[in-house]
Amino acid sequence: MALERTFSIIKPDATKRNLTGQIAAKFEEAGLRIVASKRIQLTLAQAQTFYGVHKDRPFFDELCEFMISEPIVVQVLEGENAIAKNREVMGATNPADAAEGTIRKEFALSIGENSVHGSDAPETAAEEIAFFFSGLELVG
Ligand code: RTP
Ligand code: MG
Repeated sequence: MALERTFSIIKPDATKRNLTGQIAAKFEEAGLRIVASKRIQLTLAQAQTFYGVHKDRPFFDELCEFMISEPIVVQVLEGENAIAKNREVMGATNPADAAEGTIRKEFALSIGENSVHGSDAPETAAEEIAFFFSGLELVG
């Protein structure tokens, strides 16, 4: 099966609590290779663009404010079935619904402050990777 790439964010609640390494280890343990990684702090405009698909949802403003509140770590993960595998490792959006052993079960604080983002489909993965990384920064 061909290798696939997905886009991941370690969110502000997790960077703030020094969980970057523990979360990255979960990806690697699941067989996902971190082929790009950088720590950045989003501007409000960047957060609003990235989450544009949610702009009419009631949680949009709160989500964007949260995403700019601390630095984040953006990464590209590569592996077989990387998109689905990453979402499995992340667990359900709401930590109360997340399975044992998942990142959100172990680390998330709430449905909003839920420690990680992961792309949900090949098209969004490609868009999200291109939003944050140039081809030169992806080293497989
Ligand atoms: P993500 O996009 O971050 O990987 O998470 P997801 O697919 O599991 O969740 P999605 O429905 O795409 O929502 C994006 C992010 O918005 C925040 N959220 N807050 N307060 C709320 O009810 C609520 N619902 C969603 C979460 O941070 C979620 O990850
Ligand atoms: Mg989503």
